[in-house]
Amino acid sequence: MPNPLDTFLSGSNIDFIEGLYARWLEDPAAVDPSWRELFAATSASETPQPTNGHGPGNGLPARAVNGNGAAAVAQPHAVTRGQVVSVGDMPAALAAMQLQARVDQTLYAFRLRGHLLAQLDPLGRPRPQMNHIADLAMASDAAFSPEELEQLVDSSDVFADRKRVRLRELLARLRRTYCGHMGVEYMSLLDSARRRWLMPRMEHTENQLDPSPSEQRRILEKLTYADTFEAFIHTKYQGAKRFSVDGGESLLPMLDTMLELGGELGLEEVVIGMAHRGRLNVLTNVLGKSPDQIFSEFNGPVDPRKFMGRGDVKYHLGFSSDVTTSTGKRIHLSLAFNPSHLEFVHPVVEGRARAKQEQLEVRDRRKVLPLVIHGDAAMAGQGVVAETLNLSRLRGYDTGGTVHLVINNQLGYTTDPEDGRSSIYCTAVALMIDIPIFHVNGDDPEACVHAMRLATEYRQNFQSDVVIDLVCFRRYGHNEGDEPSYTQPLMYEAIRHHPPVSELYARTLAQRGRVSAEDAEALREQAKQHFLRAYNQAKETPALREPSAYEGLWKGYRGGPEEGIADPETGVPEKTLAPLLEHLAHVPPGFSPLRQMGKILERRAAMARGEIPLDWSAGENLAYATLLKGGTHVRLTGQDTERGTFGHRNAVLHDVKAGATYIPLQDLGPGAARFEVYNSPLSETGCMGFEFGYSLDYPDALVLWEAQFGDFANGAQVIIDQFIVAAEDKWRRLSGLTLLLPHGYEGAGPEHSSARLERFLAMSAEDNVQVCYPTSSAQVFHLLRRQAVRPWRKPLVVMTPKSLLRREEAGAPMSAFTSGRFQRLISDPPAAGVGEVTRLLLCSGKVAYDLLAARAKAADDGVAIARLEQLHPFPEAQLAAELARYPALEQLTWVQEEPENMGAWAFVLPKLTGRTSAKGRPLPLRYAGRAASASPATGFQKTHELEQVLLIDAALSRGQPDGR
Ligand SMILES: Cc1ncc(C[n+]2csc(CCOP(=O)(O)OP(=O)(O)O)c2C)c(N)n1
Ligand SMILES: [Mg+2]
Repeated sequence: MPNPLDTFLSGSNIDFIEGLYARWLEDPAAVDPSWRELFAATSASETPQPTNGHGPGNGLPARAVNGNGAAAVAQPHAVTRGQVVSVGDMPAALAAMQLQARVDQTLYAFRLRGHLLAQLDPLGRPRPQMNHIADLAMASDAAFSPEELEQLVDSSDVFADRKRVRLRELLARLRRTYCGHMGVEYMSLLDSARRRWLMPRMEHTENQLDPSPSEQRRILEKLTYADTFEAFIHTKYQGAKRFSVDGGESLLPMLDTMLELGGELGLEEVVIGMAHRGRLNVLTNVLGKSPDQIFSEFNGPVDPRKFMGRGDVKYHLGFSSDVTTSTGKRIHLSLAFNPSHLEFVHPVVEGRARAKQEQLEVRDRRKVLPLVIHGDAAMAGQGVVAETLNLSRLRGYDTGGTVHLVINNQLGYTTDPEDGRSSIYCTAVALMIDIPIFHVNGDDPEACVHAMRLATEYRQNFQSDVVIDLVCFRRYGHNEGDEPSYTQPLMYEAIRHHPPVSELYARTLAQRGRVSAEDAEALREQAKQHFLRAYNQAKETPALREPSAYEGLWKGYRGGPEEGIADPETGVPEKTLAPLLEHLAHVPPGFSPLRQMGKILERRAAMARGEIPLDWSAGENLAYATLLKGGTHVRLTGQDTERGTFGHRNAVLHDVKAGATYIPLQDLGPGAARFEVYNSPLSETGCMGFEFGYSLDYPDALVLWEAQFGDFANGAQVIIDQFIVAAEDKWRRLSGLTLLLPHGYEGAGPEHSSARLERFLAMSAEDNVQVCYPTSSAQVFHLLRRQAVRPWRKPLVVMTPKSLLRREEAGAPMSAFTSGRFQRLISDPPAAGVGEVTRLLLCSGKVAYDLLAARAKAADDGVAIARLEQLHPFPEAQLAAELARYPALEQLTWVQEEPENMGAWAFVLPKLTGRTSAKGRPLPLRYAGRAASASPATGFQKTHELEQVLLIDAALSRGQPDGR
């Protein structure tokens, strides 16, 4: 056994005390008066407490204690410096001090490491041996002699009412507190106020609930409804996937507690994210979704044609409702829709909660709580958890703390924890944000409720995240049709004999004389009847209801097809526009921007005076400024977004002397809406998920997420695929989220060229997203304004420029901003007019400027150029008009910078094939662009330039159509 004193007493402390004592012997005035008093008092006392040879087993030389128990009255006498103090010199006080020091150390060990000894597994399987952890040895009575155990020691406030207690009693309390059915990781919290807040709440209660009979009855009721619901579906829908909560039923009384207590502590709204496990149970037993609706979802639609290609499985569906607590507090609950992709709903829930908080009249984040329910395997395995935790304390993302609850059934599908993580706990990742983690045995519902009380109070008090690891088991296979004994035979043998927690708890309550067995049975019968009634009702009147997209905040907004949605003017009168741009060109008096910044601002002022065209920066910033003035909240985030990766935006100005910042868009005068701009952490999935969530609950806002380079957006592919492009189709949820994705071939290499336009286009259907590639400052102005001004809410994917940010042709005169709208197609006939045009080059994006330059150089009046500024929804009418414009048209060429297997080519090919001219002549289609390639771009600038020249040449050449 490791020596418990190794870590503490045999170190500097004992040396210190002995040193002090020796000094005092030499010269009492040499030590602090408090020590002097102590040493004098004890040296005058008769007998030091005999601690006998049993001692602390500490391996210290016998000098530390009086080995033979003989009276050893220390006589102050002269000792020269460096002389060893003899055994007989050690007074009783010193022995007592040493004992206290060991006790303190033990106390610390319990608080720090007691969780490793806690009994967390309802199946009672032994925990992995932790003998190598030295502190644990201390948490044992064997570390003290029987005599020591009877001594009165200082309890360090472990007891509320007594300062000094018998050591035996102290150890027993510590063991019950820290090594019972709850283990707590909290001693690493940096803020001692938080540790001290938790300590008495845990130690004075021995981490046990002190429930009233009615509270106990309520817990039993929640447990009973939980398993009765599962049993009911089990018998009525044999073999159906329901991902039952069985084995983890304590979840239900825990959530009940969170709402009950939360309601008292100012909670008004909870946004819940959770996976498959227990979801149906939570829907009915917490959110109050009528069981007949759930049963109807099991039955499916009466007319399957209505749902062709859309809808989602029942255990992904969201729901919202108002619940009323027992004291009459109303709490709004929303369970987020979510995909199968585990944990990806986490950032979405955070974004939703933040959006709700931002819309409160008085911002108090305690009113809205994000609750995320994790699986053990998913929490440990999925990186999005870490990305999202990392957002929790950032000013742009703070939600006042999230309650995390892990349904830790000690399995992930068929995979054991040993193969699923390198950490002891599945919650280890959460330690990174300095929060407490409670591990609790799911078979002790009172301990579970106690943990939830602590967690809820902690969150409301400190506005911090908090984690509860509900250690339970999974009664059946991963789903109910899955046989778990193939892979976990021993575990499932134990589970087979293990009664449900409602039964165990009913027994306990009967033994304690709190709820009789008959009462418990009556509760069960009541639950059965409840579900049976709902079942019969569902059979009679199938109630499969479609979620509506247009309720609450969403009233007045539209989704669905674009057809019928007006395309309003988005121009802004010059008298409004010019002063706004003028405002953006100035800093407050006394503010000193960098000299170069001053020049940029001067140029802006010249734009405002109409002296030079407005560049991209002006167009984009003016879109925000005009929207803000009109009352639209704008939120813009991304990596280095405040300045803009390519330095064009400069939304936040820095004072070079004082270091202060100035955000012109936040200084637009009274009545302007809020402008939020944040540099995000280096995360795509977490951050994009957050913004998607934000957009779900803030339809009035323009919410934009910007990629550093568009290439990195695929780090958030799950958010794009599972949420952004499909949420409306699967869940009828609308979002106006805008993605700004820098894209374009400029020789910057394979990872700084492509936002993967082709992927967005491949996922475009049924008007699910807008994919645009604007090429001028006026176009981006109108596009961003259109996104907010129209009541149509659709995600908008924008290929944004890099070199075009400063290219002169991409600027536009003030007049282009004062009227008009976003042009889906920009037509560039040759100087000579439309008559001679035989070839039409169709393209999208910045390559248009290369084509224009090449045509001018070649002075070829047979060539017209047209830019598709919007690719989806496809501008069919505009294209048809364009083709009709050129009476002599003979062929079409699609030109793109991207390789043939990328870009828009595959998307436009079927749309451009089989076209005819105005005269009915078939129009063959050619392709001019880079050859198909595995990687998006070359890494060599010169190769890039060569490729670019060749593709422009090919586009303008009169070469034969390639037969496509
Ligand atoms: C990202 C992701 N990868 C794989 C899966 C497939 N899958 C579904 S459930 C599951 C096991 C999840 O285990 P855990 O998180 O412990 O939850 P439990 O089912 O045990 O409640 C897996 C691997 C998934 N849904 N999502
Ligand atoms: Mg699991």
